[in-house]
Amino acid sequence: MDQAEAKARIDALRREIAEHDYRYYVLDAPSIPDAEYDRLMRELLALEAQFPELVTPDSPSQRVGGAPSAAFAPVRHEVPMLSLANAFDEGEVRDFDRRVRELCGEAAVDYHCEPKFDGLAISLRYEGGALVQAATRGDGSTGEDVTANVRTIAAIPLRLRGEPPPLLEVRGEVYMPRDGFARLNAEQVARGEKPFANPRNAAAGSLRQLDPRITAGRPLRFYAYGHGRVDGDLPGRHSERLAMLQGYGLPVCGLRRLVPDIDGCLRYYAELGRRRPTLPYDIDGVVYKVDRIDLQERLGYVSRAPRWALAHKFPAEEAVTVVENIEVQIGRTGAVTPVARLKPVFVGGVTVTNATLHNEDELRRKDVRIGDSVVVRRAGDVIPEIVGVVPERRPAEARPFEMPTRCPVCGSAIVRLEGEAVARCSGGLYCPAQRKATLAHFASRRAMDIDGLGDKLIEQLVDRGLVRDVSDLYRLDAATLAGLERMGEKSAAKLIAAIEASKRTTLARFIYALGIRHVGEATAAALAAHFGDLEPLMQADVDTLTAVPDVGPVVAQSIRNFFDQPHNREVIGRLLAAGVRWSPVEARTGARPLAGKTIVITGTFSRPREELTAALQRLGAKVSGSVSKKTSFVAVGDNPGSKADKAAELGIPTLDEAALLALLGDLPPGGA
Ligand code: JCF
Repeated sequence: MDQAEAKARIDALRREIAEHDYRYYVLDAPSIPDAEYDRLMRELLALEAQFPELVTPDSPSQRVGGAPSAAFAPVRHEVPMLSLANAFDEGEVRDFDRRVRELCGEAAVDYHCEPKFDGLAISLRYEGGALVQAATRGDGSTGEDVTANVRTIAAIPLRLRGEPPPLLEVRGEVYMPRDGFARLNAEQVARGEKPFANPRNAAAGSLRQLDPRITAGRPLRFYAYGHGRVDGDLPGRHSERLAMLQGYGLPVCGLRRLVPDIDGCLRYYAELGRRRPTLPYDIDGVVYKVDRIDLQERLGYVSRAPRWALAHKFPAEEAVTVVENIEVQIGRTGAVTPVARLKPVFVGGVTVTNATLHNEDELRRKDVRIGDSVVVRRAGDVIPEIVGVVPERRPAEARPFEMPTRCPVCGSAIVRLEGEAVARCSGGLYCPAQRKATLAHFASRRAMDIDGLGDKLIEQLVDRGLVRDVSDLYRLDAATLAGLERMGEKSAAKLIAAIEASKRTTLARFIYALGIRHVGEATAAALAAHFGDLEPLMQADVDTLTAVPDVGPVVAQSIRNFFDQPHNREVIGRLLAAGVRWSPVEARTGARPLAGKTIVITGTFSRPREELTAALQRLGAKVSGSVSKKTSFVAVGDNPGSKADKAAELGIPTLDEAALLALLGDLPPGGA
């Protein structure tokens, strides 16, 4: 390719890339996949590397350029960057409107409404359509030159579209969308660096990097909301000016709207307040502006704020208060959550007295101590959380919190298994905090299979004090049940029969029903097959447990912790005393003709998959979910999946249903 051809191709690529940027950032309607965009960019980079003399500063390849600087030079704003007067309630908004109409001598004025972005204000200077300078707001008169950093923000065009005026200063907000913020913070934590408190701080910190390569990696975006100096004609309305900026390729918020009076503004405020939690970026209010520029000029300014604009703020989502105590809460599944008791504070529109600290690691990372002043955040309807400590305000007597070793509700040991973030109460069968969840699991179809004992009923039984742990189920009588809501005599009798029937179960179901953390159906079946009875399982030490197929050290520890709790053992004793029992299982000493074999099941059989799995495990087989070289054979039913293909590919023998059943011999009814 000669230079002329290269130049033509480079120009075409730049035009195409700029067009896709425009479609993506301004129209919010991308027309090509990211991968195709990346391909265009790579082609451009390759050509520019081959013909460096064709590189120009407004090429999309030149967003990151220049070496890190030592400081940001001051920039004087020819037209000052204004601030906005604030209103916090409807009364203040109506006062604003009354003043506006009085001074304008109008009965009603059109207002332009838009979200108020929680980012930072910047001014972009375009000369001859090219971005030549970007500056922060600073004190409104003098800001800092952040051109090199701003050039890395892909939403900001390096060259404007159409026929812009020879000089155009664009004003707007740089912000970080919530998803990008979450990603950035996850990366910060993974690198062992401090996460940012909120997207605003993250955006500000990113724009103040001395090395633009760091800014380039930050997910910053931009919305234009006005202009500074413009050499050229402008339309007579604010809304039209924003449309004009959009035409030049600048992103303008799609949520802006023109309303005919202040009631329209208030409706817009209410609507945006509802949408606030689900917007992809943080906003801290809405901005109303008198739309007609001639009226704006008549209204003028007071100090640094225009009389023609108003920021109507949402209730703050963050506030500072004091941690009076730290306690733990035990969740339905035993999860231990540290919770800060706070000096009451008004935040996010409500008075908050508690905030979650999520888990122990989070608490340590934030180093929250009793007596600390903390930033509390309540966004939308989410649970209030502690963002961080205000270190300057830590009193000398601030006390670090010690995680308790005993459950405050039931006294059982609190354990944190290796590799888990959450500590848990190990008194699952007994702990009142876990009652309802434990009962629901115990009664579920694949556990004790108590038909008719649903969540609503469990709710009533526990709330009325009729059932405290699972063994109490076996002491219920029909008369008691018939007295409950939505229970007749007939359904009460049916439930009693179902409870009675559940007493005859299998060891695997019983183990599963105990709700031991990490002991699902398959592990329960493996434990039943291995130990043959409950007593040896309850006695087994961690090493013995680890010898069971599919039981690793974490699961073994979890089982051990569970049976170590005297309360759990008491409940099990009561269950057995009530008559819960199972048919003897082939114990380890029994015939295990399939010991050492690994079997995979695929497709549908005339008997349930879990029944076949349990039967195979009883005979000593390991049942695996995926086919590999180690698979001994694959049982193939109707409509088999890719596992059958894989078996054929690896030359692994297969069994059809008849062959499988022959191998298993007679299955007892009810399976597992
Ligand atoms: O979104 C904003 N943070 C925002 C700030 C929007 C506006 O329309 C603004 C602003 C600051 C000053 N308008 C002015 C005049």
